[in-house]
Amino acid sequence: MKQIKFIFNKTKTKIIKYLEKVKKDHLIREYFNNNILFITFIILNVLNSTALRFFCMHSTENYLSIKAILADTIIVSALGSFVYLFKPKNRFNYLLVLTIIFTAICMINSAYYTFYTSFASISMLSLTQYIGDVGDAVVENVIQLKDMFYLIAPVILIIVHLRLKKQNYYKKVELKSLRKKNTLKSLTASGVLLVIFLLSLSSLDISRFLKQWNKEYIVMKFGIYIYQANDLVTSVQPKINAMFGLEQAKKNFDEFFENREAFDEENEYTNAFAGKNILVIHGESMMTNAMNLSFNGQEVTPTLNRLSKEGMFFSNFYSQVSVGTSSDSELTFNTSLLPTKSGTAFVSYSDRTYIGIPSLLKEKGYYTFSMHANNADFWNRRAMHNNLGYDKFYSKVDYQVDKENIIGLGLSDKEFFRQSIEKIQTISTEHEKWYGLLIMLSNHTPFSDVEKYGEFPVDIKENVTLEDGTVETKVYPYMEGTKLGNYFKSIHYADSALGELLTGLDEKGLLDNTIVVLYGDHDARLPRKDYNRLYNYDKETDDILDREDENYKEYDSYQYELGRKVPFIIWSKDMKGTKYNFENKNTMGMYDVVPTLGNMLGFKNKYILGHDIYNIKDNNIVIFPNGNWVNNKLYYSSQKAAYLPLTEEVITEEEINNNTEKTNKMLDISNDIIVFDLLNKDKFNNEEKGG
Ligand code: GP9
Ligand code: MN
Repeated sequence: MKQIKFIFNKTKTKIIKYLEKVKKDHLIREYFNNNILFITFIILNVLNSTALRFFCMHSTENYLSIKAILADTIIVSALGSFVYLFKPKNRFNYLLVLTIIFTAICMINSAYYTFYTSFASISMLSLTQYIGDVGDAVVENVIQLKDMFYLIAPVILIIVHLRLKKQNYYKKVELKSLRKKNTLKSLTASGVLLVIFLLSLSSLDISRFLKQWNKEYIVMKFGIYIYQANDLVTSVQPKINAMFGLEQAKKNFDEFFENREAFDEENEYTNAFAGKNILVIHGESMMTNAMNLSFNGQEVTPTLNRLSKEGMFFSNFYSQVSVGTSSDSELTFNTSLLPTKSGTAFVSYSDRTYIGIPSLLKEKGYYTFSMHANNADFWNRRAMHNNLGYDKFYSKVDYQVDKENIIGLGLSDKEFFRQSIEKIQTISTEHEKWYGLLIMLSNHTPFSDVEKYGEFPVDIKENVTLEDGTVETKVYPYMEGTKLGNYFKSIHYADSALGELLTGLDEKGLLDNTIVVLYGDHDARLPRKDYNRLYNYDKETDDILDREDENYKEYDSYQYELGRKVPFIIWSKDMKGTKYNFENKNTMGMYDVVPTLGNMLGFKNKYILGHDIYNIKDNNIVIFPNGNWVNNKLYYSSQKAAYLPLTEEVITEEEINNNTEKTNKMLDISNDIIVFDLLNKDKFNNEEKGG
């Protein structure tokens, strides 16, 4: 302790002495005088990136974001520091080249933002082939005066340089310049700023930076220059991954699909819904365990419950997402492939070949569309929905988004559905058959817009009769104020939006020949302790029951993981009471959708990982991107190398090893298909997809 104090005091004295020296010798003024060009260079380029935020994202929070200004200063000054290693006569040239690069980054992003309301990505360069067609329109409509603003940086730098030259400034400064020392000093200053910047980052900042898809957020917190450098790395990485191991991957792929038992024979559901319109609903964070729960006699999800009772309900259905969450579920739902091991398929591998349900249905004469009232570049959907075969992707720009209609991430589900119904009505008059996807948004973590969800108390109210005969209502807080409680309020809202959607569609006759398919995209990532409270609440203590209590229900990590089930429902308004109206309890995953739905709708894809649940029945296995798997008998955790039995049946070590091996193999095959683009018929001579 004494030693620390000593070191602290010593450093303090040193700093004070240094600052006094700085003051006495006018060091700051001297530094400015000797480095006019370098400082001008920093100011101009930081100004440019700030202007970019100002022109693109109109809020003070965005363009005056301290973090972004700090980050831009770090990048500009760190790269600029090397100027001192150049001979004095070349220094200006070096700073000018850097300024031109920075200016180009700002100009490109500025124009790109006008067109796409998002920032540019190097990986999108492959799309430049389409620019030819729209070239004129781009020049006329996109490049605006504001995009020229950034040119002031190189222009001013040149002017400053010429003036300094005229004043013989360089000759004076040259004498004092110590090349390595100056570089080192400037780099150290950038390093100190970097440490301050890193300390200011939150875990959300870091996770969004790594995922890279929320481009506006990254630019807001990290500035345009770091965003672009990060984008360069994430764009190049998939190319590097695809450089090694292609031959082995192709061999494994061929072997896998040659030897695979497809379980694709016809069954009593074959072509059951062929030719019908299909409306798929992507239920954001909808979880099965919220269904059939009630608070004070009010169901949490009355619409989901009704649909599940009137249609085909798969109650043991799992989403198989990785870090790509929503986008991963869209990938697996449409292609029966699993998320990639690194990066996300939607962002890192959007130029690969996929066989998606929309493209298969297009061959059957369907018009295909997707609708989501968020920015089109979220999860790179603009590129990927096109790649999966959707004819049109309706995004935020196609919706009227008013402030009062915003919940959480964007346009409220009720308003989104209301406007979507109008669009679907137009589509149905223009096209004979259609396949559409509606991606919901309101029920998204952190579920904190509670006042906008509408009244839905998650407490316990009990009427007690007092001695004098009067009745009093006692209220126990129960789930109020917890994240899970807020989730119930939020999903109750989303469920009611769903109800309004169905009513609205029905009023317009749009449900008459339509099959509705609903899936929950992934679990809501809620704290386990909240489930403990849900299942073990003690009214008397307003706490959870004692572990020793006979009513205590264990909710361990296995229960938590199994509890991440999401609903999968196939419903139509006249299904109730028919042979299609039942609950299927077999273990099923998102990757079983393509074969199961395909059999009912009449399309086929050979290169899939899942199975038709009506053929594989109770023999199915669902594998997860982290190597875990589950079937009707047990849930296996690869992290713990342990399992939880789900029935009384005997479990052998052999079947565990076989299934674990199968899981790893399938994850490898799926990853290779995407990374090496193995479904690309131009590169590899694969059989027809129907095979
Ligand atoms: C974004 C929305 C949410 O548009 O779909 O994505 P998520 O955070 O759930 O992956
Ligand atoms: Mn989601």
